[in-house]
Amino acid sequence: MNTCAPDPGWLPFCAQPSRPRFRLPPGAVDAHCHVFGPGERFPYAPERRYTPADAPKEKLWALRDRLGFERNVIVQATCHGRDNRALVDALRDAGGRARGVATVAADVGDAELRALHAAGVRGLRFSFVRRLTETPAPATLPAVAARIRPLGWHLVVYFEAPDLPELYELLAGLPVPVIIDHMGRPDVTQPADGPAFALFRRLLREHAQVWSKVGCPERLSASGPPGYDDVVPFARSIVAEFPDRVLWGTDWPHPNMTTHMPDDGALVDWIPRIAPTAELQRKLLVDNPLRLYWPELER
Ligand code: 0GY
Repeated sequence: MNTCAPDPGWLPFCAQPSRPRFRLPPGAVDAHCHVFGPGERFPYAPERRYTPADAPKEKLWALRDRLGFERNVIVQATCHGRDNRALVDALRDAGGRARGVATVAADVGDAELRALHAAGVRGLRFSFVRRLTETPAPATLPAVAARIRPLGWHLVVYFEAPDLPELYELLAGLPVPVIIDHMGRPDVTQPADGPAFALFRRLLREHAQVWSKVGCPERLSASGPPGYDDVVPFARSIVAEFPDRVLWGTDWPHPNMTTHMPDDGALVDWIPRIAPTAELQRKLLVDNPLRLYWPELER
């Protein structure tokens, strides 16, 4: 059996995205994207819940250049489990233009953390999304946070909105920056200023170490492309209220998209709708990701 064959029905990523009309600010960072395989060289994790199509580093660099980004933050996806070899290989190939977020076991050793740091890793990801992975024991997060704090690392946490009440105190108490993927996956058929999203907003308002990624409209939207209009008020309000704690990424190559595959150029053109001024755009795309991933380059 060819274990690299993607799941039946897997949508291929957009081979030739449009060139965005929106000119990204100099130094812009695509702060959420993935590298998959190639499976022949970097096999997918035996415990994975999906098998993607290969999305190797060379294709990511081509996308970066086509869209006008200068740097990438590559986030370990669940299909590679705790095997960070594809991620590390990409980071080593990037010539300093990529940093990474890895996934490790709760009892990761200091030597492994140091090796990941040398390769360019600056954070660890934990997913509480049950369809994607076995979820971590909550006590793992504070224990790991204490270990990575001296390295200046942060945590990236992925969960869906119905799980926030249960995770709230855990996230609120963490002693390192906590970056939440995709605004905690709100139900965008509800109002952005309604009670469901209020809890997420409160988490950021009351806990200065909590950040949010505000991309991924294609994954959250019920109204769909091209405008993803229903996601705009959610992302726009988070950018407006927390301009110094937001990140944006393409989410290329868009795993598990079942309805459509977005045009990455059109996703970049969506940015000014959620960050309407040059100052907000610079914070979202340059200053904030540099602070987390390239603090040595900060102005
Ligand atoms: C994303 C979202 C998804 C997948 C993963 O690690 C992953 O497998 O994050 C998803 O299916 O929602 O951010 O790429």
